[in-house]
Amino acid sequence: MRENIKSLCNKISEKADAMLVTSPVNRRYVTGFNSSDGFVVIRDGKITFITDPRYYESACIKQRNGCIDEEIVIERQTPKVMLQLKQLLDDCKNVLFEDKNISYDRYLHFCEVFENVELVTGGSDIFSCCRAVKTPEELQKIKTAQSITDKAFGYIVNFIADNIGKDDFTEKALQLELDYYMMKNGADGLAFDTIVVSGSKSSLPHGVAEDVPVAKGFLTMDFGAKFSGYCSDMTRTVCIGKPDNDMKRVYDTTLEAQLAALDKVHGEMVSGEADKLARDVIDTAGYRGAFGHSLGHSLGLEIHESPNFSPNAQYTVPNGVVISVEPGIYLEGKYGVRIEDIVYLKDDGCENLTGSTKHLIVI
Ligand SMILES: [Mn+2]
Repeated sequence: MRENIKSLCNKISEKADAMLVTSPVNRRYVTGFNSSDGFVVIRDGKITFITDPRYYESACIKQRNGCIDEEIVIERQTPKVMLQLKQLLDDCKNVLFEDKNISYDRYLHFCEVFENVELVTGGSDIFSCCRAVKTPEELQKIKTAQSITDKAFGYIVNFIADNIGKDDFTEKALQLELDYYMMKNGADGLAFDTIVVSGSKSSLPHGVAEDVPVAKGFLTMDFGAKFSGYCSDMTRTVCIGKPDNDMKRVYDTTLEAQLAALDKVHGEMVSGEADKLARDVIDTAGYRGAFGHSLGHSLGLEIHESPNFSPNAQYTVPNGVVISVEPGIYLEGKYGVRIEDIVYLKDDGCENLTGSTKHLIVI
């Protein structure tokens, strides 16, 4: 069994007799298999994966091919799945569940089914702590995802130059071109809905691409490929037409803030201190209040995982986390800039996984 899964099993054993895993993402984390429905039961270091007839055969094939650990027991889900679960869990005293991932309705249902078992909270946090620290295999997948994303940026800059000014060259067309390119070049999905905002809309950190021509001024693209289920994430702002001095100052300050953070962030750092590295640069330059979001979020199987680099947060962010460093300056009604890389945190600093240039590209 993989080391990270072994340690997950140990943490579960310390807290309860077993854990019932119900979310697609955590099922995938344990089994390596992607499915929309099913259950994983973890008990005494033994993993049972219950999957329905739509997935059962392909799960068995994946196990024979070595993609699913041979120690995992795969069971075919029956219409009486609650009985299957009862057989696995009924003699337990207490069972952890995904308290932060299930609906209230489902919780009530579990209470009814497992009337003799105490359902214990904290299961979701055990998973997010384990998932935060990436294994070498996971890191490699994120690197591959990011390399597809970087390649897409190189491509799209030329594509913009070739198409700018055409009536049908809209934000939406640009978004689709980025998405199509990533999918054609090895992505197995998109990490999230690609953001393309141009002109005055670039002041909207999470604005949506529309059927409007790509405007002059700042153009922000925030996008990421998925590879083998793992996300990447990058933001670059380019300029359509020459930037004026105010625009240059906003861009340079954002970049300076990002470089200040990249230079100093490391594993075991207090979250709020990392955020402050970038925020101080932006505030000192006179843009206090214009950086409205946190410095970064970690990512993996999901695009937003915990921990984060958040203002004033007192917790520490461990070694082995992959996290974004993405300061931005957003001037309402005018324009905005965001520059985002993802990094792998280590004892003595961080490894930047992003390869794209950050010099302001003027098209
Ligand atoms: Mn991000």
